[in-house]
Amino acid sequence: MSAEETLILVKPDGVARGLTGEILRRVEAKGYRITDLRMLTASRELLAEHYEEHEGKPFFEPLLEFMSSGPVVAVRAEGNRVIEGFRSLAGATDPTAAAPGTIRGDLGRDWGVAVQQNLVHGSDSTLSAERELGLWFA
Ligand code: IDP
Ligand code: MG
Repeated sequence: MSAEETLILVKPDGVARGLTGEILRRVEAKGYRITDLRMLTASRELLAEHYEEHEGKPFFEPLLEFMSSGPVVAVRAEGNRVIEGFRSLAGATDPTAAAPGTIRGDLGRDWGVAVQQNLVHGSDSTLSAERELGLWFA
């Protein structure tokens, strides 16, 4: 049986702040395996598909703008329960509330802008992981 896989994104704020290495270090230190990786500036089309569940929400446009504002690092990671495990490493969506010890809690903050810049994305289910890996590693 092959191990579970997830999509991790180091968002444009993480790349711009030079935190890619620190974030991937935490993923590897936890014991997950990085099996593919690419850096790209995502198109609006890709991001609209990636975030389709959020279409119509007030932060949708700012989110697409932010996510296409610079390069991101897309990572394919694997390991048993990696989806749940990476979400736990990442911490809560709101970086102010995210627990210390998590990526967002240790490295993120509120910048007073329309969308939370919270450093990372991680798939939230096996279904989204499969769908998102297909989008980013087509
Ligand atoms: P997640 O990244 O923790 O899974 P989602 O609810 O899927 O959070 O939201 C996607 C992204 O949209 C978040 O990571 C964050 O950047 C942004 N976001 C979500 N909710 C809000 C909000 O209420 N205000 C501002 N930005 C938000
Ligand atoms: Mg999400």
